[in-house]
Amino acid sequence: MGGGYRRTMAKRALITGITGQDGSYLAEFLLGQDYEVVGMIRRSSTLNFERIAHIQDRLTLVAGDLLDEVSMINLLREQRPQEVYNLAAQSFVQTSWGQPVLTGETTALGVTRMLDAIRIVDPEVRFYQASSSEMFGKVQEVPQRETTSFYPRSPYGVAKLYGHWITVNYRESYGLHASSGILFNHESPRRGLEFVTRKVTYAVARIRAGLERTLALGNLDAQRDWGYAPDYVRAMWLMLSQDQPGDYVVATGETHSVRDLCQLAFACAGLEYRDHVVVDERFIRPAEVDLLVGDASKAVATLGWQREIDFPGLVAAMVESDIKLVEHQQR
Ligand code: NAP
Ligand code: G4F
Repeated sequence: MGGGYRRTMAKRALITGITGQDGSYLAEFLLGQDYEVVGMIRRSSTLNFERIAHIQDRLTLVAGDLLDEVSMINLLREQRPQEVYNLAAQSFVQTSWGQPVLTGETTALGVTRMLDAIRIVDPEVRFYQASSSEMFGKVQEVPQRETTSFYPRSPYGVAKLYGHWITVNYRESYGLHASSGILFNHESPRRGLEFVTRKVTYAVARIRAGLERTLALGNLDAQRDWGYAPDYVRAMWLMLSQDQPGDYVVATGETHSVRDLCQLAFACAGLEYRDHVVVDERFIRPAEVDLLVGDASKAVATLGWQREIDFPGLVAAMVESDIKLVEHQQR
């Protein structure tokens, strides 16, 4: 950890959630654009820097928590970033039913705390809010775009909707350069093991190695618009690079079921998913988001954003990475 007196003219960005999937890719990307990158880290009893270990010596890591506004005010005063990317959240939908208040405190009110800290310390700061396609929930239109009505289906989706609207509200109330990226699911080898893509690809690797026989999943019919995380963090930066703030859907425009995912991932290892996948009620959600598919036309036209990796390429890369990981774990 360390403070940071500003010595150079490089742009400085603060990332909350830097230890997460997106935070680690965004940090890499911004370093590549010659930014000074400051990461906000919450206190824990063990270090959790697995995703940023390879770039840690190029980052400034500072203590703070979305639950504590003073920590963010002090952090902004000391570090004086020009851009803030708010990626921190309780981000797992299933957990949001078991911990709805914590999810609301972090994923919803945490956004207000950060926006207020910016308003107090430096209203010129450009702000990115990590909004989510979960806000569309029980979808009112197919495909979903910026103008589609919201209908969240989980405490997480409700909390994200609050975060989205408070971002819009602070933009309109105080003139902040505050943008909301409505990102559809995006995955990578750094995805948490609890999310369905990584749960499947890691299980494929373990089954291939003879360490497991079955994989228990919930709803195989749910459909998602799955993209590749490094493509999506580029869109976040593009939003803050615009003269005007705004709201943007970021998505591939394709949808696939969990069943399709299983079929593809198991086939990558020469396996048949029907021989291994079982449905377990424990993973069925109280309310489901059945179908997500986004229309990213605005991001493509305004930001010049394009994705680089398609769904089969993404699944193959994740399976390959998990096969290497399991081989390494066995040594
Ligand atoms: P992730 O891997 O779960 O990372 C979440 C990050 O938030 C971690 O660094 C975590 O820190 C941090 N965090 C949690 N509670 C915090 C708190 N109270 N104070 C400070 N930090 C806290 O999530 P992700 O997949 O990278 O997603 C990034 C953001 O985009 C999230 O807001 C997510 O809701 C949103 N989003 C994600 C997707 C997607 O498909 N990935 C799609 C749309 C929106 P620890 O490491 O200490 O736990
Ligand atoms: O991978 P998931 O847990 O992601 P989910 O719920 O779509 O949320 C992710 O994407 C959101 C963007 O739309 C983000 F905002 C959010 O932070 C997170 O990154 O589940 C995907 C689908 C669901 O329909 C779920 O019911 O897969 C289904 N599923 C079926 N069996 C499962 C399982 N999901 C998980 N996690 N585990 C299962 O065993």
